[in-house]
Amino acid sequence: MHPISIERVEAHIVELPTLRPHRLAMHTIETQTTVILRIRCSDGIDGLGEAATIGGLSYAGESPESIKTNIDCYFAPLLIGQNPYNLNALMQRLDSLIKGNTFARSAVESALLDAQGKRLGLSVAEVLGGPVQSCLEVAWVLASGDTGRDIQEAEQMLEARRHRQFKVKLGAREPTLDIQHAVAIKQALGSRASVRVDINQSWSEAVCIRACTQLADAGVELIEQPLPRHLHQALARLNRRSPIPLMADEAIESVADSFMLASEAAAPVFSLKIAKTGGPCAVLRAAAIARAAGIDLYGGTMLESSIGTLASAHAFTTLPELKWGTELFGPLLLVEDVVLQRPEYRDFKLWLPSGPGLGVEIDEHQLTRLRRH
Ligand code: MUC
Ligand code: MG
Repeated sequence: MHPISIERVEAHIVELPTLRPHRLAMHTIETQTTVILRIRCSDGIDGLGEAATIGGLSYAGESPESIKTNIDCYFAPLLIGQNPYNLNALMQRLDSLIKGNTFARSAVESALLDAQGKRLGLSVAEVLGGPVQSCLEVAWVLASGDTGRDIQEAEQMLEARRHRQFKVKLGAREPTLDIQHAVAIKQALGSRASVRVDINQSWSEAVCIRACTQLADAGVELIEQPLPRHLHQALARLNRRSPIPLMADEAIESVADSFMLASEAAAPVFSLKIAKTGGPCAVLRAAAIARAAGIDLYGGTMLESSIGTLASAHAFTTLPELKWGTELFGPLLLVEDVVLQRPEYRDFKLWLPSGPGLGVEIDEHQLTRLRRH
């Protein structure tokens, strides 16, 4: 028996309302459903992790319910009784017996890193080798669905020095209306802000041929996942003719996918998400592949609350460069949270807390109140 062992693994589904309806091509979020994971060790240390999905199963192959079930039934029995010190051995044990399920895996890897950091008195970024940035630029996502309201929201963010990079969600309407919407936002904000768009796989290559040029002419800087995720060759073709870069998001569902996309030269920018690749260590493996292939990086989100956002942030601060910044704005969109102190956002950036591990503690009252019973 090891001197320290994992004693309990608790996965809680929580419901967190959003500031306003967040309209994406495939779903409108009014309440974000996320899984909060707590791994309890025999030395009294708890590790926290999180896995959120967008619109149940509408974004990828895992739902909050499947994440909880698979953690309870498959991950937990492989973790309980094991030594939490050796993260590599533990993750290898899971990988040998569990395929896929990167969202659930990400929550587990985050919680093990948090526990390790708390045990050693180091931040998760330090456990990962050390941060090279103390803060991260954070974009705001304009997704009210209304052009006037999106412009007003962006103006407020600029005024408050909260955000100067904006991602506009497209794909729910006719492409012509979508393009008018994004162009109007860019025209209103001008050179005061960087505007990018996310199509969430809703356009065809034929639509994109004209749309990329129209968006580029208006000053939009980046187009995220315009095509269905599996169309790598079409994405590569489109990239060759688009005046502005295309970014792969849903196309990357694992570290292996990032290798495949890089080898196919399918996109010059990758959106990194801990959930898509299987945790903070795994996302850095995807980042290393991208960097070796000369691909620019962006720090993406699955709209996690503070725990998952900080797990991503700690990993991202260890990267020498995130050329396109991040969109770690989940805790700002969600009205409620389950931690005692939420992360600090100021001067267009997210500032990492200084405490050990992720730097956050659970608010037990909030967890009980917001948990799905
Ligand atoms: C996505 O596709 O990038 C991230 C921000 C947001 O509003 O939606 C997500 C998912
Ligand atoms: Mg996206």
